[in-house]
Amino acid sequence: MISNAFLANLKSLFQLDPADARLLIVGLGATGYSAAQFLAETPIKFAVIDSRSNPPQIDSLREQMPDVPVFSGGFDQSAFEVATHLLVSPGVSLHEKIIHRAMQAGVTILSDIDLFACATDKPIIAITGSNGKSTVTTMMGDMGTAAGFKTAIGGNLGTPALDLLQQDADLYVLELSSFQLERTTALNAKTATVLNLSADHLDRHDDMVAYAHAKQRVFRGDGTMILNADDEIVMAMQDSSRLSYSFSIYKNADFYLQRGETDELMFRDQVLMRADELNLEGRHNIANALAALALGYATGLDMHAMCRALKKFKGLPHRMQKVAEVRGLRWVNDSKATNIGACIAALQGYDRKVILIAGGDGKGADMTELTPIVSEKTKAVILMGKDAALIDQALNHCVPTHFAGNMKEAVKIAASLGSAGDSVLLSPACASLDQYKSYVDRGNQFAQAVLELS
Ligand code: UMA
Ligand code: ADP
Repeated sequence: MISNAFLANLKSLFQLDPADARLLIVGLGATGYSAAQFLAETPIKFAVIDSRSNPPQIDSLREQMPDVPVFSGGFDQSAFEVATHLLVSPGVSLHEKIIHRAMQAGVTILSDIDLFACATDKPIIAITGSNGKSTVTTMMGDMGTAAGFKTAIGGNLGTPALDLLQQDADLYVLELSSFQLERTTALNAKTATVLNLSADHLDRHDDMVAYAHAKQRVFRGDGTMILNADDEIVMAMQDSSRLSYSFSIYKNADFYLQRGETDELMFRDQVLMRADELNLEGRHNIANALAALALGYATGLDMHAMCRALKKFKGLPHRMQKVAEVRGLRWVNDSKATNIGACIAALQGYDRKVILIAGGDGKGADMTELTPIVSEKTKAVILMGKDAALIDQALNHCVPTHFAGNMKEAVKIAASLGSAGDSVLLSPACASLDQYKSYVDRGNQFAQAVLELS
């Protein structure tokens, strides 16, 4: 599977020559494990380190690769001293002292996405943005398959990029996070997009500028750029020397939403499909569909096949998922709304009055950005989790707020406030880890509490 081109790419881009390189994989989660399995098939010498004493994959790694040195229970200085290259997992911050010191000493940083990009010459569609990545990546996968390509999807979505190589696909669709992109140099996607930008992960990135710069790296290389005409920060990334297509739900663009008696998805003057043929809640999902169509068109996928796939797409769980309708009160689970942008987009889609359940770990974002939309669309907000008080302060009594200790309590309060015609929306604008195992756990607890209620 390892070609000479792969080794030549590594040598020219990262001065990584198996004869003298020593690569250290930092972090033994999904990324680190996939990198170790991949590197074991190459002549590159490597070791693995994790700061946890018992990282999840340590036993399988030791069993499969007894000769590979594995360090755990801390970041041992000596392991870093002999390394010429560090492959740093996305969960490990580049601000980590020992990584920072290595960078200053001239050690080269790379990512699993770099290895992936060097190892394949098949087209890559690369998708990033603050919100909609998983939805668009999954849509794109269905579209690629419908258009007759053997399509593999992964990256931040779940399956590490390097594991996808085993599928020997004709087309790779990668969801990429800002953490993956900030340490990636070799990516040259055939088509790439930044779907949108709003504050997120500001506990890891220095500020919005640093976060946007990380996202912009998805456009490295010379592929086609897909740009959101409704997002000024994204539009500022346009490079006039490169081919690009725009999409918009508010204005004219290459791919846009035409408002009328029946709203239609358009490519220039061509009607592609009716908006009501999408089985998805929320206007932001029309933006996602337009982005996916633009990505597919620029990659050479058949438009009819893509529309066929879109009409069948049912959306992902925990993203604007209707849980129940009880006596005219509609309950919607948008637990994956782990930042302000997703919560704003969710509220924007409503005509009816909303009782919003929000809160958790705000990751350093400025919650006052929620105030205008909350006062326009909600009749009450129920707050929970670590940053409940902070959000309450930011909302500045624009609507009544209530506090709940857990999801059951939040659902009970919501039921007492809602009447027929209202919606109760769980769209927390925050990460879940302060109170739940994951956003999935949070969404499931919401659905369970609603079920018990009804
Ligand atoms: N580790 C350390 N020291 C640290 C931090 C982490 O040693 O200071 C170790 C941990 O002990 C652990 C390993 O690093 O053993 C974990 O690595 P990781 O956190 O990079 O996670 P992976 O399991 O490799 O999963 C990563 C992505 N995780 C993160 O970016 C945090 C997964 O995205 C992704 O699916 C996977 O690679 C495959 O590409 C998850 C995610 O939460 C879904 N992403 C964030 C998001 O979507 O908001 C960015
Ligand atoms: P990501 O992978 O970027 O987190 P998801 O598709 O998982 O994106 O959706 C995450 C959250 O963002 C959900 O709450 C969803 O309703 C919301 N969302 C999806 N697409 C968009 C969009 N284009 N703009 C704003 N919010 C969106």
